[in-house]
Amino acid sequence: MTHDAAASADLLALARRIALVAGEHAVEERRRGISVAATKSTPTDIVTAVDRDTEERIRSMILDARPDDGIFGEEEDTHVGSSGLNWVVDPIDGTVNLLYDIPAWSVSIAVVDGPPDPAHWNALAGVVVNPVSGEVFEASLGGGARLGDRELHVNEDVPLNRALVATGFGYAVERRRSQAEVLVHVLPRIRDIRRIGSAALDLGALAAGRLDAYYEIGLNPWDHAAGGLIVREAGGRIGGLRGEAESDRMLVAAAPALFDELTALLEETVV
Ligand code: LIP
Repeated sequence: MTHDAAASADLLALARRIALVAGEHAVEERRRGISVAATKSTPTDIVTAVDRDTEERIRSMILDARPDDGIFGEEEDTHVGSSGLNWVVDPIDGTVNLLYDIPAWSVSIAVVDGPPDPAHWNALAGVVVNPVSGEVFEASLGGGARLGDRELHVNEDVPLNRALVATGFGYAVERRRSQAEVLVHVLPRIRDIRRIGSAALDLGALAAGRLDAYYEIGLNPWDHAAGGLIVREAGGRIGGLRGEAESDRMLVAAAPALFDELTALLEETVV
């Protein structure tokens, strides 16, 4: 299916409205108190009732507006559609920050043409809302990237040894050990590291010039579907190592020249 910029802009307007409504409810639920509803891959990989309620609310609003679309979300089973479009949803990205009331969590919603697989999707629209700060990072294919009404562009001409780089860590002990070993290799070669705790906000910050690069091993498609389009529309490059697409094996994002430097450094230590 081909999509023109106007169609993508319409999808973005709907995704933005849904993310803002869902975010307002999530803030209100957080105010009333929060607890861990369950754990997933490990005892620290948590899900709260806010995660589940928010995804349920998002799914309902999507299907009310576009009943033939598919939905691929973090907390519920895939909803198979017939339109060829899939909504890739992380209802609360940065769940641990939500639990600890650290104001760095987001509602991340993307619309892609094709399967919910970054190696094969064509992202059309993406929005990342920080419901606490009210910041709205967004992009549509061919429509540019914005933070509110500010056009975004990644930082250009930043050499690796002056780069402020964000990353994150998974929940499984062995994965955390290997991620720490990669960090030991990277940290002496860059300006500094930031660990925000939400991939979607990391990618929004990169597009806004608040970071120079971001990499992470172990992300799911819903973590980066929206933020990846926002980075691309802000002039950044996003992908994996050795020419691969971004995946759970590796996601790297930066301006093109720094992307090449950072992937070369990571390829020295990541097999
Ligand atoms: C989070 C990611 C973050 C990663 C965290 C966690 P969640 O997603 O956005 O980049 O470092 O470990 O996976 O689990 O809060 O949706």
